[in-house]
Amino acid sequence: MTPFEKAEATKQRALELGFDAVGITDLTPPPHEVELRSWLKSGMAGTMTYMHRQAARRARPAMILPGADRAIVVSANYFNSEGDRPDGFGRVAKYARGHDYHKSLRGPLQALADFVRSIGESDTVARFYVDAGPVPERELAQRAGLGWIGKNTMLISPTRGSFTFLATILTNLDLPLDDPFNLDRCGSCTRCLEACPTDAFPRARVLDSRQCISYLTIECAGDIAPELQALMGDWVFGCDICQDVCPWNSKFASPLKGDLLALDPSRGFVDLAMLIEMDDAEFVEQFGHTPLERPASAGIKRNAKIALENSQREASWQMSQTQ
Ligand code: B12
Ligand code: SF4
Ligand code: SF4
Repeated sequence: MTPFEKAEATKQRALELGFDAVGITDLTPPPHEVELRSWLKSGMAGTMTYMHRQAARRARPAMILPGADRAIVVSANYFNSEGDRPDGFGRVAKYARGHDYHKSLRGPLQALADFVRSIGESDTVARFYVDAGPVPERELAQRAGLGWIGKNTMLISPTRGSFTFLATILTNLDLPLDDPFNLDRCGSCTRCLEACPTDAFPRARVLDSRQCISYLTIECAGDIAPELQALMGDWVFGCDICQDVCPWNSKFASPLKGDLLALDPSRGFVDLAMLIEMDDAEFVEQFGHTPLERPASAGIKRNAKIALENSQREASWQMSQTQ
């Protein structure tokens, strides 16, 4: 096979496995090391100390897997929509409504890595990464032609929007590169920046994690500042607001097809009282296979109490308006 035929066969295999887009780029340093360093220096990673530890490799992805000089970047659509939130229920981000994607994608990614090895010489290396390790996934995806990095920092596809997971196979297989997606299709729009309830964007394409509901509900252990709690609304895990308001999602996000991710939109709302009262064993039984396992029972209970207080405050404010 020629390198071109190998690339075509790899892309074909990725689509057969259920990924909705695939592109190929190299592992030369992405152009935004300065932005990464200044983000870290100003403390915007909060308690995510791994972001500091991985910075050198994130800025120089060729260091991640010795010998590898190509990234095959794939995306997996996870869009799903919920109805109206019932009273007393909290909200779970779209990506977390069911099986943990790190586990769901493992099989298909391993199959793709095996395929890459099978079409290469005996010394071909191919290893998959999904949201783990220091891979600068959005920058590689942009360079592999999958979309542009929006003002909300998400990788946005011009045909699918941004409700997509990204994953990469790093390899030394000799593959031709795809053209980068060099257009900025955000234009003069600033909807995401204005819609963020906690004002987490100091400027376009910079997100201060310490202010972000996704970070606060998933990554942050311990107490959350009261002034932020009041702004967290009904979110018990993650946050989708800066994507929900994006016109590229309103226009192009379409419900996921197939069973690649095994998500269940009915898990978009969870009973807050039930969460608060649940013991650890019940939590593991109901949520042990989902991303909610990351903050564990204690973190989810903390989030549920905040969401309950916020919804009670909202309800009494609405009552006062009708009297
Ligand atoms: C740390 C992290 C977080 C943190 C910090 C988020 C952030 N914006 O950095 C927190 C916990 C807040 C978070 C939240 C979410 N995350 Co997250 N997260 C990551 C992780 C592990 C690293 C991201 C990172 O490198 N941050 C460091 C900062 C400095 O990078 P950055 O903001 O991306 O900016 C870079 C570029 O934008 C570029 N840049 C800067 N300026 C400019 C200017 C221009 C013009 C250009 C082109 C580029 C550019 O330079 C920066 C340095 O590389 C990645 C997985 C991975 N391995 O990459 C997932 C990842 C980014 N997360 C993901 C998801 C799904 C989410 C959530 C939607 C989950 C949710 N619903 O709650 C939210 C979205 C919040 C948001 N608007 O980003 C997906 C995003 C998929 C996509 N389509 O983009 C990823 C890729 C995981 C995955 N494998 O699918 N996340
Ligand atoms: S995920 Fe939510 S809190 Fe975080 S930046 Fe987007 S809108 Fe703001
Ligand atoms: S809401 Fe507007 S500015 Fe924000 S990412 Fe979408 S198009 Fe870009």
